Amino acid sequence: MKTSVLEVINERDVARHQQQLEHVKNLLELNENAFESIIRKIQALQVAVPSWALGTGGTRFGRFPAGGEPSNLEEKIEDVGLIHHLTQATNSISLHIPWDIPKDAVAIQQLLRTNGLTIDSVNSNTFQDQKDQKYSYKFGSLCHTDDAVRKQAIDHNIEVVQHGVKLNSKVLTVWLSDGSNFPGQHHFRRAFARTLDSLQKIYKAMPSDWTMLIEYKPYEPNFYSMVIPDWGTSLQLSNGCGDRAHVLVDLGHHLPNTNIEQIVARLLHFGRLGGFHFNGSQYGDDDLTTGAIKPYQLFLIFHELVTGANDAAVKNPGVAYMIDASHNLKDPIEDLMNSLENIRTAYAKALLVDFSSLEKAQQDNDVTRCEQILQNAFLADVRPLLAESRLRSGGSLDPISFFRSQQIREGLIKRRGKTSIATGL
Ligand code: RM4
Ligand code: MN
Ligand code: MN
Repeated sequence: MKTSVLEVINERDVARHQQQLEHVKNLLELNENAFESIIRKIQALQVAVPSWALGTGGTRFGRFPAGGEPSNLEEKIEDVGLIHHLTQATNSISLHIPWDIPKDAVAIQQLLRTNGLTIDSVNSNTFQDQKDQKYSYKFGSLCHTDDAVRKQAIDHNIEVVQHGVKLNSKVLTVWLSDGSNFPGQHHFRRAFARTLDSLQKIYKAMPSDWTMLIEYKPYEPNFYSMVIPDWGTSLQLSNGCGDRAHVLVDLGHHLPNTNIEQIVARLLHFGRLGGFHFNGSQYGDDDLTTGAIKPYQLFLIFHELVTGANDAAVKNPGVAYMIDASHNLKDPIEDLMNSLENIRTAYAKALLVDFSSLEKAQQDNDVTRCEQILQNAFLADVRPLLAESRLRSGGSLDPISFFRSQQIREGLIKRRGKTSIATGL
């Protein structure tokens, strides 16, 4: 069989990798069983990429495209396929409708297969008005005071599900920008009741093997109130819809200093944590690469996910992971590979936590020891473990170096042009 460039480069670097791996295994005192189990778990962690993240993100002041952006769904799939090929960490793509409506579902399915991908969730969009849309969402969608606007928004969500069915998706993610900008604008209780009623209608229209994920966000684009500002509201709406409606936690959707890991633990306790949107948030929503600014927080979140997964008392459905970010400085492909690495790093560290010692220390109220156990895991260098997982899955030892050395962006610019623009925000 012909050796690929990827294999040749991996081969060149593998001796150094093995040395580092041995060193880390010794440092962490991992026996073969523990080591193999961690590698397998890292390999299994797959995080979807949304179709809107492949272009350069902008701010409301400007946008500086990287060049070679994918200008249609096929090219977006190609980009995610490349990221997956190198990282082996993202085997699915999440679609935003109507930004990425598949014209030929059969051909898209075929393309997905060639790239080793599936469709993760489908996301509705009632936060913008589309050309030729009858009613405006300026004053809300599922919460709207006017039945006709609400019906249009409900129908849009049902249509999104129908697109998803053709692509074998089983998850609808709903994020609402609905809210108010000024005191008095909204009747809070009625806006909530109308939203619940709309979501119930969408829920009823979903096939019985579909799940609905409901996001929350405390501010933006509305700045006085959001109809779904917090996890409690999402949870209540999920409960009002049925067993297959769950809460989605987006890391960028919290006010500064919110204890997100505790929210994760609570939702796991209630068996209602359905999904995760990863990004890094310094001031606002998805303003930075996941893990760029608060790696300890990301680790603590994964610690809750791992303890939850190991606890028979927790009855939570599988959690759908997605990166929800679009960067305005970095190359989008490099940024996504960065995020995937940081997410797996936090996960691998969480897998290293000495649970039984932690439980004992918690029971004994030994605060210093508790914190020390977490810090021990957090401070471990897990990079060789991640590289080993990638290598075993057929990925690259060092995806970003590979992307650069093979001048992949330059190739994309040549093929797609310097000014191609991806749909999205
Ligand atoms: C929202 C929310 C949604 C995302 C849109 C583009 O803030 O996070 O999940 O799809 O942005
Ligand atoms: Mn999100
Ligand atoms: Mn967001």
